[in-house]
Amino acid sequence: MMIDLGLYVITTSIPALGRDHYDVAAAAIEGGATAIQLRIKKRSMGEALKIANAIHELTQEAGIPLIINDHVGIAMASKAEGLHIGPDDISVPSALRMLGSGVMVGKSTSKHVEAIKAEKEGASYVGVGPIYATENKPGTTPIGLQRITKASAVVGVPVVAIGGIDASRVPECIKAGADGIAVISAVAMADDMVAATAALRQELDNAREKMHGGERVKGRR
Ligand code: TZP
Ligand code: MG
Repeated sequence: MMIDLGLYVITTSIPALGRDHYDVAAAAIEGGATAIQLRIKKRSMGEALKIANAIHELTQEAGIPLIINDHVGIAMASKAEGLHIGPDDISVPSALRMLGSGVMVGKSTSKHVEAIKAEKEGASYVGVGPIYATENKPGTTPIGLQRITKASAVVGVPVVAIGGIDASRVPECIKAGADGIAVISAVAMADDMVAATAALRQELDNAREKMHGGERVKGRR
């Protein structure tokens, strides 16, 4: 499977819009997402696993990775390609011991020292954010574009920018050194989720072309 963390769409459930994780993932895949993260916070493990399995069928068909947020058990049971963890979750080494080295483990960071530590521990990529203000990570302060540049200078693994990113902000994130961008609301809250994903993908492709020309993009293998 080709791994490209360039347009990393994170699922959510928005009952008011009649959208659940599966709907967001399906639309994101149709619009050109290169990776999907299942980010389930308030469901039973049984229900979360059912959703993970259903989305995994879609991502496998599309040939893109599924990454499970927080829950190592769901990552194992669904045979997802990756697990994403933050500072309050299981550690990277413990996750790798449970999942085996064939599974990607990504780590959320906000400072470059955390990114260096995550890479040393075996993380396959680091998330850096929130870059801009976001309602999807309450209680956090935006850290700004410079942190992307700093992180990408000190780690060899792909750096994925997250937090308040929409299509208009994709170019500056890539220019700052991000190998990919991760979004929740730019897709999940859009009137047309497929079109919104396609617009993000277009910005990503254009920005990458400008930055790297035909060269290899980190995080795409
Ligand atoms: N981690 C850092 S910022 C963030 C997470 C999960 C929220 C991203 O959501 P949005 O809607 O793309 O700002
Ligand atoms: Mg977490």
